[in-house]
Amino acid sequence: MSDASVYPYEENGYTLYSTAYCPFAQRALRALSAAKVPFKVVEIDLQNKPEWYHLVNPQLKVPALRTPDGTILVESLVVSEFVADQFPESQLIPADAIERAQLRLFVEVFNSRVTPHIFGSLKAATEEAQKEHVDKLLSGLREVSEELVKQWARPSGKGGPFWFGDKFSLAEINTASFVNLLAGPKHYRGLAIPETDEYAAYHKWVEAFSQHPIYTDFQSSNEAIVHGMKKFVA
Ligand SMILES: N[C@@H](CCC(=O)N[C@@H](CS)C(=O)NCC(=O)O)C(=O)O
Repeated sequence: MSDASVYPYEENGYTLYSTAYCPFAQRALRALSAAKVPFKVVEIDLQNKPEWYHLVNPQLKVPALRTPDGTILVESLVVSEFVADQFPESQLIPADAIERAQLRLFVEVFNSRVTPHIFGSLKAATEEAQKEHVDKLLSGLREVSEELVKQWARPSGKGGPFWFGDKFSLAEINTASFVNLLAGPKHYRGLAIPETDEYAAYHKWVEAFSQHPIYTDFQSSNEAIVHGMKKFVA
């Protein structure tokens, strides 16, 4: 594009600036698809970013969402929450404020106890540090499992198998791409998630969402993840 003030977007529609293998972008892709919002994808090559991309996101990160009125939203959790709020009929989040808070807490538990140790385990240089991250990953996944057991006993959990009962919701949209990334520590650091009662709810949940089209449509293959994560391996 020659004019430096111009960038591509869909007139009167939603435009998502995205990179296919990015786990953050996958949150936005899944939220828009689950809400059945028509949107145009502009694929951003992170190795060779278009010169206009700073006009969309000065941080130069994906995802970014341009709304029909020209507002640009960045940060994947902000984008997915916006979609859930803007399209309440899609029921990506419960209507009740307490239940919404419980969903957000589940996402927070996953993102604070599991996600940092995915990359942490790969980047750690010593065997001892790697083992520490793998142990923390396992305790984080145990906590996720406990949260699911608690949630499924609540009226909104309806016994599972998704966080929100029989609905693929924002709980999966905001976490599933990082479950997908566990292929990295499994391959490089020997992570093995036990098939014990402590992890039973976690396994049931993963089994359920892994078959859902909103997950499979944007899933990265284990081979692609292992290849893409190689650069993080100490
Ligand atoms: N906190 C951001 C993180 C987004 C992020 O880090 N995206 C990566 C790609 S997966 C990116 O755009 N990195 C910029 C780069 O590689 O130059 C979010 O949740 O949206």
